[in-house]
Amino acid sequence: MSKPVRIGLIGHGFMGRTHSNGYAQAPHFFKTEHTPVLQVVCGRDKEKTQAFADQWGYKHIESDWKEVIKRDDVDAVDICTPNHLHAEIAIAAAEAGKMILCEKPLSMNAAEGEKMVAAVEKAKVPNTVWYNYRRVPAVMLAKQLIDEGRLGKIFHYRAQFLQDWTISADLPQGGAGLWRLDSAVAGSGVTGDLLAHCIDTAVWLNGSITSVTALTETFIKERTHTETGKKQSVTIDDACSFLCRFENGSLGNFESTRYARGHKALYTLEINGENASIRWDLHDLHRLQYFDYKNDSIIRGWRSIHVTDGDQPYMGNWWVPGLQIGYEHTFIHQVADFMKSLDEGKPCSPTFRDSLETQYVVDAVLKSAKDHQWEASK
Ligand code: SOE
Repeated sequence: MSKPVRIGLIGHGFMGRTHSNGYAQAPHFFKTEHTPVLQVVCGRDKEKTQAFADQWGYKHIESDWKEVIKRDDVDAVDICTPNHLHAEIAIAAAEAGKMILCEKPLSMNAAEGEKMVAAVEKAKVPNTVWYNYRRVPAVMLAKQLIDEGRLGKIFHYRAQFLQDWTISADLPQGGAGLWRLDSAVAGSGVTGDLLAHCIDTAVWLNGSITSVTALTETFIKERTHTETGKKQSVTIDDACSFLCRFENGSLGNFESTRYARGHKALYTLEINGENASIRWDLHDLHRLQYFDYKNDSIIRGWRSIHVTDGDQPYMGNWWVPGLQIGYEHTFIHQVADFMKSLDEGKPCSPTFRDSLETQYVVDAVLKSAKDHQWEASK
């Protein structure tokens, strides 16, 4: 019997679209008892919100998020707003007994994140954070290979997330499209926006990060603010590199920037173990590169696994072997996994508590860059 989960989506920008597509598609491909229903979408501009509701099939609209939380016909609140609103909305939603799906990063900083974790745990409401790259089938396969012990002892973890969309000094900061450049709204720059993805995947694949040393830079020091029309200081990090130690003894090397001319969203990761190594690249997301030292020396080499077979993660629910899927499917998988977790009465990772660990690392990275010293991140 189908158990409807009526979604109240708050915010309908880029992430509102990816999540809505996830809710719309998941039931067609993944059979779960719990099923999402596109109930209400909330946005400040009524006309745009209505147009979004019409396009995606939401039944109702609201223009104040507090009204969404009050509604009896909403079971789960999906927070797709800019980062500075995550905590207030999540805490109010938890107090109202709603399930919560929160866009990444969990919060502006770890102190806020702690309050959010306390609220959902006190209210005992199901919760998850949309770190979607965990749910790329090739990345899930990497997790499987590591958990099976195929890599042996891990020595190195390295990750990069490179973009180039803020190089122009004429680009303003703030406002609907550019809030990621305004630290009052975003919390931080590439560290909270992009490295948070890398940290989430790393902690999940390779365990906790215990200490970090970091370097950040803001290349363009002033930009016109869209809301004030005035030149204002830019206080986000445009680029960040950090080294770290993991609890399992391995070393980490992370880099992110929005100034890597030619790279739009190049998320790569590589893990080197005593027996094997793996490598993954978002621009070729359906492939996992794998090197196994146990192979005979004459045929030993990097192999490129085309992750499209039915016995590989998630792929049994998609097309036929050899036919690949893409970015939007990571969100479909997150919806399916969340619904399955409700069927089973289990948490859907990353939960708020899992994602708080990412916030601790983000905070330690930013502090280290400021203080020029190693910082503990646990
Ligand atoms: C920034 O440009 C951004 O959209 C991030 O906010 C997303 O989390 C990332 O997946 C792609 O890049």
